Amino acid sequence: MVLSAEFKQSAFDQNPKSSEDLTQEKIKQYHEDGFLIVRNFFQPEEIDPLLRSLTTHAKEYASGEIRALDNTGKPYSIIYWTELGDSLLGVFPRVARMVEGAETLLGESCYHWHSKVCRKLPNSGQVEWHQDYGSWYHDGCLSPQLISCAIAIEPCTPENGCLQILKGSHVLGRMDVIKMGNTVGADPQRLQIAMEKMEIVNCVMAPGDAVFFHSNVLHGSPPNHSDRSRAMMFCTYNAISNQPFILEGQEHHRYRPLQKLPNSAIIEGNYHSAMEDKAEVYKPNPELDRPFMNIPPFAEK
Ligand SMILES: O=C(O)CCC(=O)C(=O)O
Repeated sequence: MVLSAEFKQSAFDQNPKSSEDLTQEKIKQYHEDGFLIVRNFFQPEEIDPLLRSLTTHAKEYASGEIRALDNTGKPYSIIYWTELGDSLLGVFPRVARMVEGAETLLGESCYHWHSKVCRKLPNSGQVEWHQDYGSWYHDGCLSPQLISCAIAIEPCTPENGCLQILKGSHVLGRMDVIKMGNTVGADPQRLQIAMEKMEIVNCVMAPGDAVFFHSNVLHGSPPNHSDRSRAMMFCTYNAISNQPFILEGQEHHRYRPLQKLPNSAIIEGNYHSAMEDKAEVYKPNPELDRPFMNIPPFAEK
């Protein structure tokens, strides 16, 4: 069954948002469903500079972007960063409401794991159904104590490939990961059975809406069949207690203290540019980084 989350009740009801808006009821909902949608988590004035940067810094995005291919060979684009500087991309993951939201839902202190902007241009590919912990397990995290917050930069609808979540699937535990295209997906047999038992929720989101989701929740997104692009920013946090036990090739995932910034940081323009001059862009280093399932790191441009 596909359910649209468009008209569901806001998760944080107050404006401006703060982690104090995460009531016990909402925390319980997150633990039951494996995700929590927060309407208007960011204001238009905070999202606009990010949206504009996709055009003003088009070259920098394009040169930092990895092009993943789905199992039909259609691409979608991801730019990653793990180090947080004072640019807009470095400030977003440090804003207090993000970090405190993640810590409240995780139930413990966290640090920044990575962030990314995932873009699906018109007629681009799908993101296979997967659990994020499927790969973070191989990075050496002992437990799935990681959480992501995905923020809509552009409107996200089923037509342009919005995020989809299998409600409650985080309780299934870690599934095997199968290679698909030049990316990976969850074990198709188990996935199919899970889909017969659980609801697929379309995370229909307006710019500024956000969704926090558990690292074991099954999620993906359909192809973008529309003529409108779909951009989202994903910020992921790992519990400090869950630093990777693998050291080699995991330098970029090591614990670094996370300096929280006031909720007003973006509105007040406390960043110096949209993005650092490549300083924040992380590309897998085949010499250094442990290849996951021997998949060439996000190959072909
Ligand atoms: O961009 C999307 O729709 C989902 C991206 C995602 O889940 C991922 O990159 O792990």
